[in-house]
Order: sequence, then structure tokens, then C-alpha cells
Amino acid sequence: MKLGVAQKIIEEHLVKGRLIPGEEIGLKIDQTLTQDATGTMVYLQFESMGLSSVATELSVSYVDHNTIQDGYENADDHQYLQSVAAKYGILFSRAGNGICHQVHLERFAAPGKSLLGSDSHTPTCGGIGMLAIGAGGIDVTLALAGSPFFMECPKIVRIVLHNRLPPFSSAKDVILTVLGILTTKGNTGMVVEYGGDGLSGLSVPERATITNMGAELGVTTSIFPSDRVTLAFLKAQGRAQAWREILPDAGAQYARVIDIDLATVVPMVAKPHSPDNVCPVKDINGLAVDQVTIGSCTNSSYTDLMCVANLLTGRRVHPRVSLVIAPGSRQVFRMLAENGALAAMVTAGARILEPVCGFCIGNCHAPCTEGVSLRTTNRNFKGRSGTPSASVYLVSPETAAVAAIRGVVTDPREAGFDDPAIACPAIAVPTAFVIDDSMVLNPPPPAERDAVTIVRGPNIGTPLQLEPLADFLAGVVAIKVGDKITTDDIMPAGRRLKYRSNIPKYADFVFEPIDATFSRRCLEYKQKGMDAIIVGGESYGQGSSREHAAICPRYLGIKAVLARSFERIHFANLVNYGIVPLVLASHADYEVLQPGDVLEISGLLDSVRQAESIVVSNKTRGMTLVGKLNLSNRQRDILLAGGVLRYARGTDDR
Ligand code: MIC
Ligand code: SF4
Repeated sequence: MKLGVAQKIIEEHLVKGRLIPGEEIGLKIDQTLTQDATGTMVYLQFESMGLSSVATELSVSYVDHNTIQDGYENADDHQYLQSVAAKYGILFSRAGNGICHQVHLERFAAPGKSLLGSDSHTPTCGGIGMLAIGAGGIDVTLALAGSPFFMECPKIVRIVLHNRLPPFSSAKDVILTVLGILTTKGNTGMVVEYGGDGLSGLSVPERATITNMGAELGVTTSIFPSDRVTLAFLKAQGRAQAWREILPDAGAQYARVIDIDLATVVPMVAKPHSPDNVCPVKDINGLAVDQVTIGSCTNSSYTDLMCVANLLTGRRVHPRVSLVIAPGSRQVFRMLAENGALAAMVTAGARILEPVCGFCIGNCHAPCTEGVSLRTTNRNFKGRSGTPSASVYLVSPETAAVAAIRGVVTDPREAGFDDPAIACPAIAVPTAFVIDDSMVLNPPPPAERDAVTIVRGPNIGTPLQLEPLADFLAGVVAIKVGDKITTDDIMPAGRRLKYRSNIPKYADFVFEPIDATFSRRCLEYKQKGMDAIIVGGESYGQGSSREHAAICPRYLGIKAVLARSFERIHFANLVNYGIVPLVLASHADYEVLQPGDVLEISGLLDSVRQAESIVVSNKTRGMTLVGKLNLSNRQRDILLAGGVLRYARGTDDR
């Protein structure tokens, strides 16, 4: 059988199931990555499994999200993560070493390997020809323990890139163009594989920008072949030995083929409040800008920031604009410092942030009230920046830098900066990066790990204890939400992020951006002995992988979510935490359901065991509706067991 790149790597890692799209498959996981905001739960759960060491080839615990430290909480998390990494044989990338995806791409990613990360942008490493998948934390816990990762065998969509990008059009504009075609919904169960003659002109960092923001499509991952360009990057990172060539077979079959002529890609922007709300930058030329932020795992590579530095050299940031730049890694930061680019940025008036997620997750640098913020990040969901009234526009580094100088949105081709050599595609990847892994701590040898004490400050809580599924569910519709509800809507990050290790406290903020009384209401139902239910529209649970969007609702007593459709990672997280996800069979059923309705489901055990759908009776309206159980057999067993940890432990008191 002729195979594409993704299928080749899937086949090599297949431990359960067959290479047939739609079937559930189990994959061997070679590498894992975690970041601090999801990592504490991953490792607390790993500890509860009673194993002495991780079973993966390589696992890295990064600290990059929660570095604000406006209290003891983040620092407690960092200490816990450092000690737990030493105890179980995990590499620990200290705060300040960089954003997990950027550092992993530079120092650990390898073509042909599989990577599971507790962060939705894990597919960044698909840029190097790796099968890199984002998942909920508990799935990463299980991978650390040596279990396969289960997912739907994907359909492969091939995007054929032709020709070369013109000056001032960049990789970001390519992925924004793709988002305009495929949008953020309806793409679950798909992998995007890039090919075509255009690949030879796209460096690994550019490819990684494209695979990174592929997360916004809602696909399982995105991947590039591993070719001579990949080898050049690995050589420059001193890691040529990690290279192997992985090209698609001629005649490989794809579910869909999309052609994009890179020569026609123009500077693009995603307007508020969705990454697929795209249009050419020139359509919003002249819009006054208050803030520009450059960085995040999408656009913080050396080449990206060199392009920004070149544009800023000899120019000044417009007086209205606050320009913030966060390098993606310590490697990038140091190289910019050593070659003078950092000085050019500072001279121009940029504010420099340490190499962390920072503004991307709304952790700092929130825009002003009703501010216009141009960002090189990947998500512009309403309120994610930390300012609910702000309008966030997603753009390339070129477009961002030009706007910072001009004070208004300007198509970079029309900015009058007439030297096309300063545009990103013209900046070459260095032949030798500065290599210094001293902020990645190696665990002690196995014999010495017994002596390691895990440090638990007061911020370190305990994992949620669940019970097996009950046969009868009576619950109140605690909230009804619309389409494209993101996990940022369900479980806000930003200033609430520091409570990630403390479930009861973090649960106070479930649905805070939409309805701040949700949590209190659920606790009242709980006190009355009633369960609660969420009703959602299309594409429920878009965006981040944060399993807290399932854990905290479950803590509040949510037992089922009825939605028109679900996004992949969130659907898995709901199942993993024993919340029944039911797909509403018709839009009319969605329309009828209202907050406060009391719903009853009986015979839940039998239905979850084998049925395709289940009847839900709406006691308040005296009618019934049908909820579809789109579950694999394994997911059915997980729900019956009361969550994936109980299932994995074989805790069977059903
Ligand atoms: C994000 O970009 O939303 C995050 C923060 O990186 C999340 C992970 C998290 O919520 O901790 C993600 O993308 O998965
Ligand atoms: Fe960090 Fe933003 Fe990337 Fe998430 S999307 S990993 S918050 S930089």
C-alpha cells in the first residue's frame, strides 16, 4: 500500500487497530512533553499510579506558562515539577529556557518519532516530520506509564504548496489562508499533510508556524515530510544524527487534496474573535493600533525575530503603540542578544519579555479597554488577552512590526520599507545555532532517585477522585451556550491560571467569562443532591487541551454535556473524567433545551455499554430527545469505570 508521511509514522507506531480511517487505533508514544499549567495534574496522576519511572524514550517537563509569580502558587508548582521530574526520570526545562514547543523543536524533536503533549500546540513539531499530537493531561500520564495513545485513525488531507512566498508574505499568512479554507470547525479526525515543490523554500521554523496553528483547525495534527531542509535545521542544531528522510510514496491516497500557490499568498489577518475570521491585511489598512505583541509558540523563532529586528532597526515604535516582544527560547534570546538585534529592538522602543507564553495566554500585557491589539499568536478568542472589550487581530511578524512603527494596520508590502530583503522569507536559518542546554536539568541516575523528595507547597492539591457511572442521571441544565465555545470560555486562564494545581479553587471560575454565577449555581444543585448538565452548540470545546475544562465541571457535579458537536481533545477529556458527552441529534432539540430544564436519563449503563443513542427525557417540557453516543468501545469502558484512571488501574467495582 502506498502511504503518505503521516500514515508511515502511524503504521510504525501502531500497537492496536488498523490503518483504516475512522477506526480507533492505539499508538506507541516515544516522547512526551508537558508544560507547567497542565503538568502538575499530569504528574500528580502519575504519582497515583505507583510506578517508579517513566517508560518513554524521552519526556520533558517545561515551565513556560505560569511565570508571573504574583504569589507563592506558581513558584510552588515549579518546585513540585522540578522534584517530580528528578524522581521519575524526566528532563526538566526551567522557567526562562523557553516555550515548550519552540524548545522541543530546537532540541528534542526527531523525524519519524511520536510525541504526545499536554498542550494543544504540540503539533508544532510536525514541522520537523514528527507525529506530534496534543492531548489532555491524563492521556499524557498514561503515555508516561507506557500505555499507547488511543485516537481515531485519521483521514489525511494533503495540502500541496506550489512555488515560493513573495516578500512580506510569510508562513503565518499561509496558515491563515488555510484557516480561511478549512475553518476551525468540522475537521476532527483529520491530519493535514503538506507537500509540493513549495516545501523547498520553507524552513523548519516556517513549517513549524504552519503546523503550530494547524491546532486551530481542530485537526489531530499537521505534518511536513522530513527532507534536506529538515536535515539542514537539525545539523544547525548539532543534531544531524536525529534525521531520517520521510517522504510520501508516489501514488499515496488522500481523502482530499488542496492546492495553494505560495506566490499568490498575501499578508493575512484573523479578525476578532476567531482564528478563522480571516481577510487580507489590506482590507483593514488604517485601523489604529494600541498594542502589538510579537512572540508565542507560533512566531518566536530566530528567523521571525530577526525579521522584526531588521524592520525596527533605525525606526521607532509609534507613540500610541505598546510593542512587546517575547523570544521563543533562551537560544533565540541569546542569539538576538549576541548579534545586536536585541539592541535594535530596545532602541526602537520595544518592551522585552522573558521567553514564555506570557501575553499569549492572557497572563500579562493585557490591552487597554476596547484596545486594538495586533498579535503574532494563534488565538484571538474574546477575552483571552485579559481584556474582555479588546479586539485582537492575529498577524505575521512582518505585519506586526510594521504596525508597531506606523501606529496603524498597514499591509507590509505598502509600508514603503522598500527593501524586500528584510522580509521574513529572506532571513536565512543560521548554519549553526548557539547550543546551551544548561537550563534543561537531567534527572539523577535511577539508583539515586529514591533519595529525591517531592516538594509539595500549599498550592499542590490532589487529583479528583471519581466513582463509577450511575445507571440513572437526573440533572438540571446549568447553562446553555452557543457554537464554537472554547475551553478558554469554559475554564479561563490568565489571572486564574495560578490555581491549576488546586481544583476546588479553580472550579470557582468555570464559565466565568460567560456566566460568573455558574459555579455557585452548580454547587447549590450539588448540595440539593442534584446533578448538573451543560448544553452546547457546534464544535463545543475548541482550542486549548486543558483538561481542567472537564475536571472542574466534574468537580462541580456536571455529569453530562449535550452538544451539537464536540472538538477532539475536549471530547476525550470529558470521557476521561467520567462526563457523558451526548451529541444532540437535531438542531430542534438544541433549540428546545433551556437553562433550568430538568433532564432524566435511565438505563445509562446498558446504553453506554452498547447503544448508539440514548433517550433523554425533559421533565420540565414533557418531551424527549435523542442523544448520540459517538464512543469507541474503549471510551464506553472508561465511562463505565468512572474515568480513565480508574479504567487504567482496573478499579472495577461496577
Ligand atoms: C493555550 O494556548 O491555550 C494553552 C494555555 O497553551 C493550552 C494549555 C493550557 O491551558 O494549559 C493549550 O493550548 O492546550
Ligand atoms: Fe503558550 Fe500561547 Fe503557545 Fe499556548 S499558544 S503554548 S499559551 S505560547
